[in-house]
Amino acid sequence: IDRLRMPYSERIDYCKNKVSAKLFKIMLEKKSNLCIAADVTAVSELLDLADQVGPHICLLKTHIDILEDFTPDVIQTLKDIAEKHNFLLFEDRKFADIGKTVQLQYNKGVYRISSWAEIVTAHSVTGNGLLDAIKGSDNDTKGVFLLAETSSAGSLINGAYTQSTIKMALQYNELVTGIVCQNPLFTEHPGLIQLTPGVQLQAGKDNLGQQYNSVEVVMQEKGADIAVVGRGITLSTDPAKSAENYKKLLWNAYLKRIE
Ligand code: BMP
Repeated sequence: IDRLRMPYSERIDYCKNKVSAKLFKIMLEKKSNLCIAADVTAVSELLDLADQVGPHICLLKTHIDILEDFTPDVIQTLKDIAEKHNFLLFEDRKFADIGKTVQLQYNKGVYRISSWAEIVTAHSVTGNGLLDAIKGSDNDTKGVFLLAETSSAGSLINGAYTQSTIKMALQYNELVTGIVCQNPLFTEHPGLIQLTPGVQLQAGKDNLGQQYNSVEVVMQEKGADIAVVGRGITLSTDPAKSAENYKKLLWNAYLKRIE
């Protein structure tokens, strides 16, 4: 089996996690494998952006704690926009503590992440307890993307750590939606989704270690199933148009891959 040559439609049957199956369906309905990184700091900007790019994305990835004027009612508005445009809410929390603390961070505090984010990210660094904590919450329609590589220069996440993270994902396949990584690490597991950040129209970097590959490279060489695009869209003069453009380029690159 080679995940990279298999259409998304066929991969649904291999999904052990309910959210990954749901996500594949949305991707197929909208012909979109684009996740926006909605990294803005004002609530109004976030809601505007979500509504504008909504038709073109399968996932809206948030860092909810960067909002300067967050109030709990923001969540309902976001949920409404997600429902209107048929995309999933994805909090990039990168949990990395002991299980008990993650349980509190996931369920409590002002953000109550478990009450709205269908998908979250987690590091594998502290071991299985963290995944048990997320799994243990009463809702069984949750998904986790585990970080097995990062897009930033000089990352210490590599080698044996990366391989062990894939093992952990397979061990927790009912909870794990997929892997955040930069390379095709698990081609023989079509039920897992590869999410790849560090994507812009052209390869490059920012001044804080972020590294970008082009759409074609991440989809055709690096094994991405979903590409995460932040500033490539958010800093453009017309985010809706830009998102539509990324969506088309990403989908065409996917179609070429499975040819
Ligand atoms: P941008 O396209 O503006 O560089 O944003 C990338 C987004 O993806 C950020 O929200 C960042 O937190 C996230 N991300 C990343 O860039 N690299 C990783 O390895 C993992 C991430 O979650």
